[in-house]
Amino acid sequence: MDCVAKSPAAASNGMDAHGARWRALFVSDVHLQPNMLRTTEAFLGFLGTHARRASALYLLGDLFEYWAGDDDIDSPYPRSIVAAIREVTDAGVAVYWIAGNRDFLVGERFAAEAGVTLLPDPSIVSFDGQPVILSHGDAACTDDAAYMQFRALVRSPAWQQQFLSMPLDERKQAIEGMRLQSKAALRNKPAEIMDVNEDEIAVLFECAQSRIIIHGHTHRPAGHLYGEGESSRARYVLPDWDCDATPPRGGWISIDFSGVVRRHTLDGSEIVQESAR
Ligand SMILES: [Mn+2]
Repeated sequence: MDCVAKSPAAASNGMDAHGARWRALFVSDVHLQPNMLRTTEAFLGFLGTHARRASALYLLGDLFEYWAGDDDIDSPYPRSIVAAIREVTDAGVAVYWIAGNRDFLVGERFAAEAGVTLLPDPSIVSFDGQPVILSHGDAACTDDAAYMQFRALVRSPAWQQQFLSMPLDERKQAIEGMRLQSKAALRNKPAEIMDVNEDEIAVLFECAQSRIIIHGHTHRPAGHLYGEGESSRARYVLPDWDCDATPPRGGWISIDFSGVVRRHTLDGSEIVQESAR
């Protein structure tokens, strides 16, 4: 595996103008889609409140249930989400984007209109001197060989160019077909291959010379601590969002200006994480 490049996106904003409470917030796997009204409302609520109290917001993948291409921005639902993100960036919050396995077709037009900066997966971002690895998480799920093969295909420029040359409606239909196939495949997959591979995570820590990783994708929100003292490391996993579930699911992770990491749930509860420092 190649070592990850340091992201240039580390501009520290400690004395920022809008009086931020959080150094950065992280969110992923909201799986936004027009028929998920409650989830959409909750996410828009998050953007309108918590996100504005952050110096930076990192969208770490699968914000959308699917993304058929940036020309879909002209449809009402994507347009409303892009506008809501734009309001956050216009309010002075730096917003960054790492693609997920569902919305990797987000491109330059989305970035320009939403005002977000696209980052590679993984990225290392330094928060006040503390390097943190940010990733969606699917690339570390190497035990799922079939998925890794699919990922390599759809992330290739040739496949994407060919796919994006199809009319939008056809792309949406094709994605619908892929989603059905993936749901069927999921039923036959053992749960353990759907999690990140710990060896991959160890390699990432090593390559990045970092002791903290934040990722989503697995829908297994947690704070995993490895080792003790000087060699301790932490892997924080974001939750997915579903406000139609009982109880509603969703939440985000924060880093404050002292480097303290917290996991937050939609109901307002906070877990202060022991961090690897
Ligand atoms: Mn995902």
